[in-house]
Amino acid sequence: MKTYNIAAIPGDGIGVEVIDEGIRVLESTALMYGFRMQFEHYPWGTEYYLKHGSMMPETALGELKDADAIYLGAVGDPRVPDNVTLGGLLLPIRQTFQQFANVRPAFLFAGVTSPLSGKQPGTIDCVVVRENTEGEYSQVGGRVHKALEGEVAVQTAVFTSRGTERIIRFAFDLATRRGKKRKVTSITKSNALGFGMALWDEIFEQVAKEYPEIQTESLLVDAACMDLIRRPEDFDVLVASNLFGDITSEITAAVTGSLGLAPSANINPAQDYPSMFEPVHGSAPDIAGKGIANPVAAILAGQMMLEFLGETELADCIYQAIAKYLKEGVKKTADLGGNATTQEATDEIIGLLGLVRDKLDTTTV
Ligand code: GGG
Repeated sequence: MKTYNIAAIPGDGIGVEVIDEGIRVLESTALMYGFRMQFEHYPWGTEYYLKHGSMMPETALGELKDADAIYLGAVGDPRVPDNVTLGGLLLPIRQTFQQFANVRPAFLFAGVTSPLSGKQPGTIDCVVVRENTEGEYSQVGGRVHKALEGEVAVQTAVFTSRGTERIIRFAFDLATRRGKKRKVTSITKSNALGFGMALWDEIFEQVAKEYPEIQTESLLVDAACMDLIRRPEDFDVLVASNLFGDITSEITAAVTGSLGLAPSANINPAQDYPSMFEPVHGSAPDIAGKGIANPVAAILAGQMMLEFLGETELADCIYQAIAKYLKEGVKKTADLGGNATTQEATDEIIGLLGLVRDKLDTTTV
């Protein structure tokens, strides 16, 4: 039987709770679709850091590199500075494994209320494609006169033509495949950041010429943030630098109802290293350990992982079950106005998966 070896890194806080549930969904369904999902658990994150002084061992990347995919929860803990948790785990995995495309879809599902008034289901349907290996997250810089009066810190954003072109091309290819509004919006701040982001604008114009069927738009990040709230329906694929993609994808998650619904995929398109799938949300220390986190973002991240692995039948089934759960389900977590626990929400989703599967079976007979 075909077996996928998945490296699971639950990480910190609610990451642990939602990855448990995502694995429960994947394990309980894969066999019915003729394959096995085998999860190897890596207990890396803040607890590991507090014991060993690093977020993951030196051998970590070597241990992960042969996995078929990585399934990550979240990193972040109030006991450790956020730059240590992010820079010690998330960034090295994304950068070393050349997961240069961070794909963050947002869809307003029926049954979910947008904080924007009058938005109908399906009207907000967009994907942020975030450059994931360079830009503002390049970790280039330093601090001098540390802890002295007049300390200086320099942080440099790095934009390479190769890195910029490949992410922009990825966005155009995605807009073509999605076949929806057939539009790519580029987000920069090139009026103020006149080197790296001016290069980005030039490359965007060049690549756009190769896709005459795709409509294009270039927005400064401040205007983009405003328009994502004023007219989110107008967006299809957005392409942005590491930092701007992170910020705008939190807005797309918020206007489609909850960060608890937003999945993401860190893709290495060449597949020479594993890709990584994670909820957009972080470790949420305020609700960690209470068992009330929304499992949907992690389950949808698992669904994106199945799609990437080519298991599209089960991926479709999970997507439909989530849509049905959001529309008709009664076990909703607090972020969606309910009082269900993480496990109760997952139980309901697993029940609906059976119904969706039976329906799909009868319609294909
Ligand atoms: N789910 C992954 C996670 O922990 N996200 C929190 C976070 O701060 N991420 C920053 C980033 O995606 O760059």
